[in-house]
Amino acid sequence: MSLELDLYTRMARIRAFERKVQALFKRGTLPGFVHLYIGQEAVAVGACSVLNDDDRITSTHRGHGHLIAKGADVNRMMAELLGREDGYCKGKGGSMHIVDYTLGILGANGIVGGGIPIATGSGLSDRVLGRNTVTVCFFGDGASNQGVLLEALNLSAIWNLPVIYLCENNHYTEWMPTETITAGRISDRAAPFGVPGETIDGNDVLAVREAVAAAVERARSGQGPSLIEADTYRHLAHNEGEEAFSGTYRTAEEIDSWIQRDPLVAFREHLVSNGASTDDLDEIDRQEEDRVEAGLRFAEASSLPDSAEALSDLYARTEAA
Ligand SMILES: Cc1ncc(C[n+]2csc(CCOP(=O)(O)OP(=O)(O)O)c2C)c(N)n1
Ligand SMILES: [Mg+2]
Repeated sequence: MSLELDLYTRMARIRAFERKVQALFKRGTLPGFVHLYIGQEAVAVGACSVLNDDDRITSTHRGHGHLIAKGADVNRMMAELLGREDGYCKGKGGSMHIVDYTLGILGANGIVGGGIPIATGSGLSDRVLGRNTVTVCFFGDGASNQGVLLEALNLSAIWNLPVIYLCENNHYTEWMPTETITAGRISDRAAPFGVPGETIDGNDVLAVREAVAAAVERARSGQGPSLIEADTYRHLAHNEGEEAFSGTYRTAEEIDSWIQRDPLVAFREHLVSNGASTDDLDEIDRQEEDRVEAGLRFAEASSLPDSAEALSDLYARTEAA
């Protein structure tokens, strides 16, 4: 499959997964909170498309897209969301705790900004162990107001760490317009540390790929960290079910204007104008929907964890214990 069709396939997989999770939540069969990624697929897919299996990412509370883009198994993800024992955390973690070290996924994270120091530590481990891998740190515009970002940029800069800090600016921090709580441009926060910073179109998967490729290249060749701010938008709620308490905080016109710039539709148009057939793209959409449907069947066939296992895997055992 060509590189571009592979990018489209990953984006379609995320879209299909999120649509299915949304339907499950509406039906009341999904325990816990979910934050869906629809509208932001180009960021995760563009960024992860330039990483190798042994490169690492840190993710967020809105993490399904990052994990799928880095190669996570939708069966085990779906099982985790449904609290089943074949899930990534044996059903005990749910959406915001999915981890797969074998794929370099250092974890989704319910703590806003929580991935930033983890990614920085991951970069430090590359330096200490003399490895040539890199880490991409996904975080939101809301997380950019956590002090830890500035501490991380400082340490990464002085230690020349191979970390790409990738802010997905979807313009909202929960129900708050981010511009009302954020001074200046997020990408400008790199400059005082001598770190390259740029703002890019996060709805253009090829633009994301190009920017992250350049940052990865710099990181691998020992030139240290970068900060990239990807301009994007979430089409859906902050979390599914928010209408029960959030009130109205975005206009229909605003949401619509971003749906007009849907990253999947835009990329589809690009592919068709470069010779792809709509039938082939429809077939990819169908295959990814089938893949997610099979993931749901896998999850439903998996048992709920045994209550006797409630405390296992939760605590590290030390010598003294
Ligand atoms: C340390 C911390 N503070 C507050 C919260 C509650 N909270 C969850 S998501 C969120 C907004 C995050 O906004 P952003 O980083 O822009 O990510 P987005 O939801 O837009 O993807 C907040 C404040 C939290 N989970 N962790
Ligand atoms: Mg945000």
